[in-house]
Amino acid sequence: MNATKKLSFLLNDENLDTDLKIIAQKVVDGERISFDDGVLLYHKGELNYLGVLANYIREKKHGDHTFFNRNFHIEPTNVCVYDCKFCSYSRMIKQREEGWEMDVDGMMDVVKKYDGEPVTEVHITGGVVPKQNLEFYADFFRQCKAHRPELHIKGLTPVEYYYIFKKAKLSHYEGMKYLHECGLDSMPGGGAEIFHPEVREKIAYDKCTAEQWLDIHEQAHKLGMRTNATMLYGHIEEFWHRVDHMERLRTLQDKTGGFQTFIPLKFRNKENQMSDVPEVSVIEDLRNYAIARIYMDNFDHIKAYWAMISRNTAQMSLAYGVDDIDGTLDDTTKIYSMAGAEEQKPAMSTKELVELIKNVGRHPIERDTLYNVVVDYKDVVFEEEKEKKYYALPVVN
Ligand code: V47
Ligand code: SF4
Repeated sequence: MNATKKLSFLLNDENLDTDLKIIAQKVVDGERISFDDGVLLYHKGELNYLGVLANYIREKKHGDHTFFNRNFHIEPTNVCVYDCKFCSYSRMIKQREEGWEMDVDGMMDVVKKYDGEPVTEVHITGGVVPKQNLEFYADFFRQCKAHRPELHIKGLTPVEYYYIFKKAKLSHYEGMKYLHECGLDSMPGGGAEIFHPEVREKIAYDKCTAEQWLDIHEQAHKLGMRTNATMLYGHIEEFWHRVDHMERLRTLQDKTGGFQTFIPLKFRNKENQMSDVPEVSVIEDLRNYAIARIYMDNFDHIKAYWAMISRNTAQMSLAYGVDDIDGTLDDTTKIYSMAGAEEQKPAMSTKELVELIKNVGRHPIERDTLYNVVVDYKDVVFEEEKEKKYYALPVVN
């Protein structure tokens, strides 16, 4: 049964709760759901119902297309001046000996490791330290662009930028403009956590506020840069905090249109100050992806970050509103393995990503950061003998 038939079947179900039927009708009519509808979905929406709605929207927007990219991460430091309670990754300044702090040459060595490899994006994320200031990143962005102009730099978050710009006495707009001119192309979605102060003050009390996070994205959008947004869910927040979070993003997106992708991030509880908080179930992960797809009507893409939720859940998420599963990664990120994710050495070859998507009946598309199609893998078979780990030569039948 196709997505439209499933939805009309649902609408004709006499046993379906009236409130849920009204929301389903809004989805059919392409009407935006309200804050209260969002909260209601979290409380009353069963997985099957949410999947039908989310998949209908996903297929209306993208059909079976499922996106991934070829990327690697640079984590310039895991030392951090902040003290987020959920973070398994950072070593505070006083525990510096357990951490690493790269210099610009060290970061360039990572970039140069990929010379000749068909990666399209470097994703930079990590802790916040005084030495890695405005001029440090300006220098790295310039050198990276001089070395490999076509490599897209998706770098840092408002957490780093707020700290760096304040020290440099620049407004958010001036700081973003300067770094954009130095080579920064776009911004990943990290640091958003949960915006509402009731939760934020408990889990991330000392870093940038929701308003500062949103303003830095707004300034980036004004400069024509595209950015992503995340939500760290499944810890001490209540359902309405998640809806409040998505509402703030949806409002800014109405204003700027600069967001590309919304990425719900599942809280993992290993070796952090919130290890006593249990992780939510896979059912809750899928419900959350689906509600995100239904609520975030002005976001083109919903991403499941496979390195965090495992390959199996990433596959399942494609039936619950998700159309993007991030990239090859090449074992260059430690944020999730340190927090207890199943993937202890996250790396997938292009072939593995393509097979993972095809195995659940979807159509794999390699994209660049801005969702331009790099390779359409629908009818591509891999020439096994020519395949190297990160360079799979596609051969069209
Ligand atoms: O902001 C930290 C999260 C984020 C934990 O934009 C944790 O394409 C779960 O934002 N359990 C950084 N999550 C990663 C990020 C990201 C990842 C992939 C793609 C993109 C993109 C962005 O990681 C942090 C924080 O929310 N995080 N610790 C933890 N214990
Ligand atoms: Fe620092 Fe980011 Fe960890 Fe918070 S989540 S402590 S800002 S590295």
